[in-house]
Order: sequence, then structure tokens, then C-alpha cells
Amino acid sequence: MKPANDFLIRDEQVFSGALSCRGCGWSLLVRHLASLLGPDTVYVLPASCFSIISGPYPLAELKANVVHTLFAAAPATATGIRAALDRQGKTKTNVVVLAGDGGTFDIGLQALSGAAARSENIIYIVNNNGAYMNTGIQTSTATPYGAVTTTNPGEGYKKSWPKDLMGIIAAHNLPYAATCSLAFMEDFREKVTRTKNTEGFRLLMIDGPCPPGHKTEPGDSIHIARLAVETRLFPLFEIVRQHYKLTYKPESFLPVEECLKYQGRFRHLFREENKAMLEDIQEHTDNTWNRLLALEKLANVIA
Ligand SMILES: Cc1ncc(C[n+]2csc(CCOP(=O)(O)OP(=O)(O)O)c2C)c(N)n1
Ligand SMILES: [Mg+2]
Repeated sequence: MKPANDFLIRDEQVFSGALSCRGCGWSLLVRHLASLLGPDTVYVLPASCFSIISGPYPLAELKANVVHTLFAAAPATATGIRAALDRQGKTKTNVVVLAGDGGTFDIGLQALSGAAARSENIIYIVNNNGAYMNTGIQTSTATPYGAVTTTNPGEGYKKSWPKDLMGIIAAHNLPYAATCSLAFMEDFREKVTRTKNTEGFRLLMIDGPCPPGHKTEPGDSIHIARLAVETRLFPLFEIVRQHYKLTYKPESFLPVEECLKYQGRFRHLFREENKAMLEDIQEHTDNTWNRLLALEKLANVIA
């Protein structure tokens, strides 16, 4: 175990005064991320919460160069920036997309797939907060089954399962992709460092606690992020060229309710008539976990 002060930010790369909501997991993680990536980094922001958090020039929160771009176009914009930097001989400069789940799972998916398939030398970070939060909590294809958003017809909660983005990404045969959590900082820092030291298209998906969107207490963000991993609702794993590896295996599996009960967006699931939905979520979580274990085993067999 590393000493606790290993998590201290030594090389601060953000100015004080971010415009994020209280308890925003994303802004805290970007602070750590930016300190690990260092000043020689260009950030590309598609429309999302971070467009606001980062703020307009000259009030930008990040000390590095920031390029705001269209919702669907971040990987394409990053491709152009990479090419221009390479042409200037700045091949070591990091080009980093900071995108939301809507910009990644939905509207930006074709640009993401294109850049990944071309093996562009870019880092892509997706903050999966499970909805289009910046514009008022609309459903995305990352929104969890059962979650209330402002755009679910009928009873108001989502009735389909989220897209397996990491599975889609794995199919692109990337040199490195991983999932990360605010509550597992050592794991996060190791994955960011590995990402930085790998060449080619790399992707990190982060579980993004969002108090206004998830209807949670701002002070509970880290606790809920930890419960998401402990219940296996958000497993931590890496994918190297389609080879899966779980980076954290909870010793005992907490039931999904233990995480969902803190989030107002799932409050209706605790009514007697919706009990079957909670069971569905547990079953889906167990199946996903078993699938990941099988994929990890497969990676060991063919390694
Ligand atoms: C083509 C287009 N459609 C809609 C919008 C409006 N818009 C800006 S940010 C946003 C939500 C982004 O959601 P997500 O990518 O999940 O990021 P988050 O806000 O959750 O950080 C939307 C719909 C836009 N900027 N461009
Ligand atoms: Mg979002």
C-alpha cells in the first residue's frame, strides 16, 4: 500500500474557482488527471458539463490549452490537433478529449470509432454520469436501467439497459482502455500513468458522481462511487488489445440496493410494486460480472 500522501496533487494544473456543482466527481478527477498529465497537454472539450466547468477564455480553469468543439466532433478535432502538433515536432504533447457519456455513447460515437480505428495518438476520457446532465438530465444510452431522467416517457424511468461502451471499444483492438472510479484513487492514478505512457488511441471511462442528476447528497459522492464498485454496478477493469483484466475484485458482493438507495433517481425501485426491477438489476449486474470474469479467463488462456 502506498503512503496516503501519494495522492497529494504536487503539480497543480487547475486554477481555483471551478464552476462545477458541489460534489461533482468529474471536476475532482480532472484535477488529479491534469496533475498527472502535466502542462504539456491540449484538452479538447465537446459540449458537456466540462465546457462550463472549464469556463471560457481567459477564465479557463485548466492551465493547459483548451479547445472547445462541437458535441459530435471531439475525436475528429483531436485528430487535427494531433496532426498539427506532430507536424511541429511536438510529438510528446498529450492530446486529451474530456467528454460526457452523451457525447461518447450517442452523438460522438462515429467520430470516436473513426479515431480509434485509425489508431490516432489521442487520450479519450469519458465521464459517465449516466445522462445529458449539462442540459437538464436527459436520458442517454449510458443511463442505467431504472433511473429517472427528465425524458423517459410513461412512469419516468428508463426501461432499457445501457450500451456496453467498453465492449464496443474492445472491438477496436486498442492498446489500452480502462474503467476508473473516484473512490479508488490509487487504481485511477496507475491507470492514468499507464495511459500516458502508452502510444495510440487510449480510453478511460470514469464513473461520474453527479449530485443534481443522481439526486444525491454532495458529500456522499465518494461513498456512492465506492459502493458502485463494491456492488459491481461499476466494475474496475482494463482492456489491452481485447484482453480483459479486472483490477479490483470485491471480497464480498454487496447487493445493488446498497448503492442505489442513496440515489433519488432510483427511489421508486424501493416501492413494493417495483421489487422485480431491483431483482432484474441484480441479475444483470451478476451476469455482467460473470461475463467479465470469463473474458479475463479467456485472456489468460490465449496470452
Ligand atoms: C448538436 C448538439 N445538440 C445538442 C447540444 C446541447 N447540449 C450541450 S451539452 C449537452 C449534454 C451533454 O451530455 P453529456 O455528453 O452526457 O455530458 P454532461 O453534460 O453529462 O457532462 C447537450 C445536449 C449541442 N451542444 N449540440
Ligand atoms: Mg453525461
